[in-house]
Amino acid sequence: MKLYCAWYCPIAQRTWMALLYNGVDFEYVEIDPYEKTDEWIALSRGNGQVPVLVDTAEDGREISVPDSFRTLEYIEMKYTDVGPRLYPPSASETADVKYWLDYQGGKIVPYFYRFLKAEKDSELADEERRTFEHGLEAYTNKMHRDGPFFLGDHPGAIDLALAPFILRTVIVLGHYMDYALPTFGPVWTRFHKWWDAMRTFEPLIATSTGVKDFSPRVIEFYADYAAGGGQTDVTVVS
Ligand SMILES: N[C@@H](CCC(=O)N[C@@H](CS)C(=O)NCC(=O)O)C(=O)O
Repeated sequence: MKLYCAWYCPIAQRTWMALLYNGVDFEYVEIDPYEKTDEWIALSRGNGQVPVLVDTAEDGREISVPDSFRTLEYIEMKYTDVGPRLYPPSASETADVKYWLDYQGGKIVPYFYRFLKAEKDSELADEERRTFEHGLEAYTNKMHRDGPFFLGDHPGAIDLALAPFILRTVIVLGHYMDYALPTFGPVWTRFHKWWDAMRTFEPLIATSTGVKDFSPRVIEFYADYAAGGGQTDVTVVS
C-alpha cells in the first residue's frame, strides 16, 4: 500500500496517523498536490488532492482511494483483524461518529481557516473565532464523559480527524493570531483532557511534532493563509 501525502497537510495526516496506528506496512510518497500533472490527476481520480491510498485489490488490480474519510474507511475494512478499530462496533454508533465527522468538516474546520485568513484583531476575526469555539464546544459536549477520547479509552477515526487541526490551532493560530484555546469551565476542561491525550498519541507525534523543525516549517507554510490567501475550498461551511 502507498500513501500519497504532503507533510504539511492536516487532512492527509489523518490517513498517515491511521496507517501508523494500525501498524500496517505502507510506503510514504511525498507529493506536491498543487502541481496538477496528468499522472497525479489520474492517480487522485480527478481532484488532485492528498491523501490518496494506492493499493492492490483482491483481484490484483491497482486501486486508488482518494479522500481522507474514504481512506479511513478503507483501512478499517481492509484490516479488520489488524490493529485497533477506527469505528465503533454498532451501526448506530458508527452513524453517530459519521455525523460528527461531517460536523467537523462542515462546522469546525472551515472556521479554523476563516479565523486564520481574517485580519488579526479585526471584528471578522473575532466573529470567526467565536464560531470556531462554539463548534468545538458543541462537539466536546458529545464526547464520552470520562474519555479521554471521543468514544472512550482509545482513539478512533473521529479523534484522528480533528487532532491535526487542533495541533495547527495551537501552533499556527497561536503564532499568527496570538490565539490560545479557552481553558475555563467544564466543557473546555473536557476538551483539554481530550487534547492532552491526543497530543501525546504516538502516531500524531511521528507525523508532526516529532519531526525536526515541524513548527517553524508549518508556520511558514501557512503564511499565505494568514495573509488571506491559500486554498479557497477550505472555508466552505456545510
Ligand atoms: N476532501 C479532501 C480534502 C483534501 C485537501 O484539501 N487536501 C489539500 C492539502 S491539505 C490538497 O491536496 N490540496 C490541493 C488542491 O486543492 O489543489 C479530503 O478530505 O481528503
